Amino acid sequence: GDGHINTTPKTFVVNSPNVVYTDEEIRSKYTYRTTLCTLEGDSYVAVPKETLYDFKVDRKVPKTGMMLVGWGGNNGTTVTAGILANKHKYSWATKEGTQEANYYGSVIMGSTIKLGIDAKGKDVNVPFHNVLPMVHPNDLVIGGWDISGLPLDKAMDRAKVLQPTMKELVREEMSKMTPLPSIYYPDFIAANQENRADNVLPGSKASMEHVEQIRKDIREFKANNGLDKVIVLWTANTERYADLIDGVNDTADNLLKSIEAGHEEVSPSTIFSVACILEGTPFINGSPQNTFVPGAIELAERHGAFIGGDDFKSGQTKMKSALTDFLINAGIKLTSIASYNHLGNNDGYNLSSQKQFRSKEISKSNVVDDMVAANSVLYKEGEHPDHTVVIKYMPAVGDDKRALDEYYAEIFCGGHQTISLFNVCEDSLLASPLIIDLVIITEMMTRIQWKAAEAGAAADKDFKHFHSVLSVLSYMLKAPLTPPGTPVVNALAKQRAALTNIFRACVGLEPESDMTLEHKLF
Ligand code: NAI
Ligand code: DG6
Repeated sequence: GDGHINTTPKTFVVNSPNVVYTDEEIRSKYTYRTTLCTLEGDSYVAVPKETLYDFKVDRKVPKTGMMLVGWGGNNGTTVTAGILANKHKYSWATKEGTQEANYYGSVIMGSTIKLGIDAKGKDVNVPFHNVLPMVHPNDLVIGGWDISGLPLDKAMDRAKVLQPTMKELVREEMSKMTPLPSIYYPDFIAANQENRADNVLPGSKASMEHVEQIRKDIREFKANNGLDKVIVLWTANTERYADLIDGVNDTADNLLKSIEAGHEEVSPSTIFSVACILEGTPFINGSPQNTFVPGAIELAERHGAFIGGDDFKSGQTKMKSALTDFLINAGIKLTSIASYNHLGNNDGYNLSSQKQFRSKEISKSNVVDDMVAANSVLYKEGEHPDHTVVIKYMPAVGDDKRALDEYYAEIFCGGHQTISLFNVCEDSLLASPLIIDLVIITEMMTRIQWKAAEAGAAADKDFKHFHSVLSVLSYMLKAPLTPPGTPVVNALAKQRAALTNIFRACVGLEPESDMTLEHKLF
């Protein structure tokens, strides 16, 4: 470093009558303030509403395992190498100089939140990671499955993402990591993936044996590594959509029956989700396909198991959910978005097949709906900006995806604004920190319980976990899954605010209002 030591404190305790710390728990009382709007005649009546909640957070940070489906892919190998490099505090030579391992791109590990202000009114910020007692990514034990049996050192070479000097540091450790055999139903991913499928479980359609094998793999991984908890995340190839068929995947019972019967519309990712739900292991889907058919969601609710998805929001879509929010909230009428991508990694190869591209097209397209719908000044009922998404496979550029976007908008009195973006970066270096965030936040959510507050003896009763569908993960996901019947929020700033404010509530802190009234009195 440059010799400068940053001595700013990075941790805190809350001193409030509403917050109690014990060795085991943090307990808080939190007043949730909303506004209830009712239509009277042709106008709304807005009534401030308060609900008092009790939160409790289990302070014991568990020994946690992260099992990746698609471990031998670009994301799987990159996130593994990155965690090992951080854990061992490796640094390596690059043409720009020495590079130290870091967690840039992770909201949890790389960003701060405003805790409050000091006596002089100056902002006090703390690392996001320290808001609650979260798992540190360096402590994650990593494992997983892949239909390709290549050990991770060779798989990392195949991915062509990391610097050779970095790879040499992690090579030996990675060579001891080999993916478990996985479920391969060829019809769900592109035919061009067949050559790498050399590590597959017997059987090419849904079966309870597959569900049981995945459950056994999780249990063994947990036992062999002395883990308290495992989180499973799908970062395998994008599958085609499964057809939604009444009687097949519409309810939990029908889905289980269809698996028993070997129905051809049950995808490998749905089998993984069912295995995890039955095992009580949280399962996150980082790809765009409809893994969580209605029957899978119902099954998760029935078992109180956590699920989250869909599709990592890494580059183009993250920009889109920030830029669209900015334009529309600035009162500028966005009229079209044209998004082109070309990339040359295996993800791009798989997506060169129409059915798999279609899954991605859907997840990349519905990402501005809430922002448009919220602005009835600019948009009439049902009106929507034109939006097109193109992805092309271009082997030469490898993992260094190019994303070109044109935003076209109507400004004051008939003028037009055209914004062109050209975004180049290693796709897997954007996705890897999202995998870390998704796993750490999901694990944290398993240790939070809450309920509407009651006085006296009833106060301890009926704490509940969050709903099975973890919509709080939406900042990292293109097509956020939400509890059935609840709204989807795509606007990036709102997604971050939901995450930070829920975590703040757990330690009895108000949402950050950004009013800074202390600086505004005349
Ligand atoms: P990749 O193609 O390099 O890796 C996927 C891995 O999954 C491969 O090693 C493949 O052998 C394996 N696989 C396929 N089917 C499997 C199954 N049934 N069970 C176990 N393993 C299986 O792709 P990459 O770049 O790592 O991306 C992974 C997924 O994440 C893709 O679906 C991609 O669309 C999605 N994604 C990636 C983003 C990024 O920025 N890299 C962002 C958003 C989503
Ligand atoms: C090309 O679009 C391939 C995709 O897998 C993307 O790289 C990935 O979905 C990331 O998407 P975005 O829109 O968040 O950059």
